[in-house]
Amino acid sequence: MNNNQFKEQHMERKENIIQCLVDGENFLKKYGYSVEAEQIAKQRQNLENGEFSIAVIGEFSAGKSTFLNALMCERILPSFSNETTATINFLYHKDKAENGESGCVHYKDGTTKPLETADFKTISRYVSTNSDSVDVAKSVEHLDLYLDSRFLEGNVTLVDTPRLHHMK
Ligand SMILES: Nc1nc2c(ncn2[C@@H]2O[C@H](COP(=O)(O)OP(=O)(O)O)[C@@H](O)[C@H]2O)c(=O)[nH]1
Ligand SMILES: [Mg+2]
Repeated sequence: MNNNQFKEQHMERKENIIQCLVDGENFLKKYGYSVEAEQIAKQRQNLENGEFSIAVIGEFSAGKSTFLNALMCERILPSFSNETTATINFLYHKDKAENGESGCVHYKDGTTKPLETADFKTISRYVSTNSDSVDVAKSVEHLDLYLDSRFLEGNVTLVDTPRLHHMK
């Protein structure tokens, strides 16, 4: 099966599930269970608006960041043998950036900082454990990056993770 066929299959299954939920809502409404119908409607809306996240998971130095760089056709995520990705990096399609920013740093204290450029050098400062400018592992919660890639179309989010125990 090629990429488009997988996507079609996914969309078709999603449509089927949405239709089942709509039927369920109507059934519940018909018999006066409006609160329950509302709960199902909420689930359905979440599914309709939902993102499709694909996390790349593996041990330290397995090649996760290298793989995502290859997929994006751009060396954007630091990938080294002697240091590791310290933060989770979310890769979104560039159209999702609210103000046309290239990325956004989310700090653990809840503050955020938009990034004008999301090139290798800028990103390295926030992502890598070798960074001298910021104590990444301590201060950065995660990074959002807005990239131009067809693999990010259709609400797909790719996630570059550090080691498993860092995942929430
Ligand atoms: N030989 C080989 N080396 C790779 C491959 N993918 C990544 N590497 C190397 O493995 C090291 C770790 O890669 P990285 O992407 O940082 O791993 P991560 O910690 O899983 O993100 C780097 O030095 C890469 O150049 C591959 O397919 N083949
Ligand atoms: Mg990595």
